[in-house]
Amino acid sequence: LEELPVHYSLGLIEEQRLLDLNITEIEHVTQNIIRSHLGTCQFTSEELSNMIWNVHSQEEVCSLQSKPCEMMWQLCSIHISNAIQYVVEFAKRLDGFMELCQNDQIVLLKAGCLEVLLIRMTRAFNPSNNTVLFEGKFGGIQMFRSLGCDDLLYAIFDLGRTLCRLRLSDEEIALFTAAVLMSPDRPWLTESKKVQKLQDRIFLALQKEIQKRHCSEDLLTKMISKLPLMKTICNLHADKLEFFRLLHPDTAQIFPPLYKEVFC
Ligand code: MHQ
Repeated sequence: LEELPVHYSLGLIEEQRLLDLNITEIEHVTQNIIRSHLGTCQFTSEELSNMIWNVHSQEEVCSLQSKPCEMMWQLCSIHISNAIQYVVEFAKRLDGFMELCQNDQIVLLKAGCLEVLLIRMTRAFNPSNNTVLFEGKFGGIQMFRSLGCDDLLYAIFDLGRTLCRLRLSDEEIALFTAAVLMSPDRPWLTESKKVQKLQDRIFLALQKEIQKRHCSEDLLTKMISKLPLMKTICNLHADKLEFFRLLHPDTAQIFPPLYKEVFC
């Protein structure tokens, strides 16, 4: 080592410092996102695992099924808009998000919040009996019969099952939802380069997180491969909502303001 030219060893040190810097930077991104997720995920994993066998009784399912279509739509939209509020808070806590212009913040949230919700649903989904958390207890697809959107619900439950099969950790869900939110290809973005840079860092962090736990490297590929199904669900939801509004033109009052703002 003593024989090495001075500038060479200094170069090595420089390089090592640079490497450490990048590692701590990605570590920072990871920590920020995980903290943001845990602070805004509505239910802790522990709370959810305590609730998972708390299933709606037959009577409770029947009472949901006998609700008029409009009332069930309203109930679902209330729960969805409540959950969206947490997604908005999640976005606001992500490094870089509040530095984007207001237009882009709104574009990203409008385009991404349902996808984030669908990924978050994995935490509140029990694949062993195909139930999801709704109104404080778990229940199957039949709870939603009166909505008249069977194909939409089948697609949502199908996604729930496939995402659960990936057995994602809270850390992976945090990073995956952040990456989906920071999609640079959303229409009407004005600074998509900025968003691209933020998403690049998040995917790097996600890759690192996956390497920590898994031997197989294709988990990221599998996660990304679910995005088209999510897009399909978002489009189906938009179609069903449009149809519902055609049948019930007096719906301005029944949906919560946030739901209207995002989807109408
Ligand atoms: C979140 C908590 C949460 C809250 C609401 C659009 C429509 C007419 C019907 C849950 C969809 C019906 C949603 C309420 C149904 C699939 C919706 C209604 C994770 C997600 C979760 C559990 C939502 C999952 C999807 C639900 C059940 O932290």
